[in-house]
Amino acid sequence: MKSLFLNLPLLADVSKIANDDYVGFTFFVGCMAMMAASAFFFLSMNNFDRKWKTSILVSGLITFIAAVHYFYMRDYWAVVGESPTFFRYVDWTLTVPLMCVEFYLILKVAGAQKSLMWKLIFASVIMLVTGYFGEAVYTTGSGPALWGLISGLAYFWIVYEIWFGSAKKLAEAAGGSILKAHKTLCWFVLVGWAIYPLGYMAGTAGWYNPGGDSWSLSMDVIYNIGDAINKIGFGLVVYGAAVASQSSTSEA
Ligand SMILES: *C/C=C(C)/C=C/C=C(C)/C=C/C1=C(C)CCCC1(C)C
Repeated sequence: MKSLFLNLPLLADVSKIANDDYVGFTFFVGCMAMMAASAFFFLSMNNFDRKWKTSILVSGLITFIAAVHYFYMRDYWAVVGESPTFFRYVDWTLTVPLMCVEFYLILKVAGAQKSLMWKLIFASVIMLVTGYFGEAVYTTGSGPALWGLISGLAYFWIVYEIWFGSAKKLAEAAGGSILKAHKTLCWFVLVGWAIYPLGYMAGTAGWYNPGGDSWSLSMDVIYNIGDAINKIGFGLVVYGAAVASQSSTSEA
């Protein structure tokens, strides 16, 4: 494996992004989008009372952590010309648990316990570590299928918990803008997060990439689209809930 901490030359190589380099292009746009979203969340934080401030802060942290990783991934792609799998999974391992924290923070007003948060975080770490095994460690034979399956089970565990488990009951008890935000975030996890296993399948040799390397490129494009939808969109849902909740209390 090539050193992950290469002294990456910046502009020289980035300026070489070709017109048909969709991976390089989406990494570049990803940097800008994540950075802009972070600025938006951080700067709007102080418009909200304490209950919502932390949620907006976490939205900003998610896109900010992603922005930093996107700069590294963009450069790694430009210089090495391979999928930056390591950075990708470090990014996810930091940001996906933070998304689980968002579920907890939103439901805290309805009395959510920390145990709910830890359960979701635990499941998400299993999902990502086993996914990494299938994508980067056990990449031959039945490895990708086996580890992908375990990862998928952990994913469905998360889906179950938020759609049907205690999280759902808490959201119903809270009602109003909390219930609405929870429902939207549930859809993000069910539909938005489902983009990632598609990327994984596209990146696994012999599955959706019969053409070999020429097809495996699309894995990163799929992941990048998924990240933009899920990290920025997810944060905006939380932001919208904060706005709705605050305007309904100030009217009352
Ligand atoms: C911001 C990053 C997010 C929301 C990343 C989410 C990643 C997943 C939901 C990944 C799921 C996977 C499976 C369900 C099976 C195959 C392996 C993974 C890790 C791609």
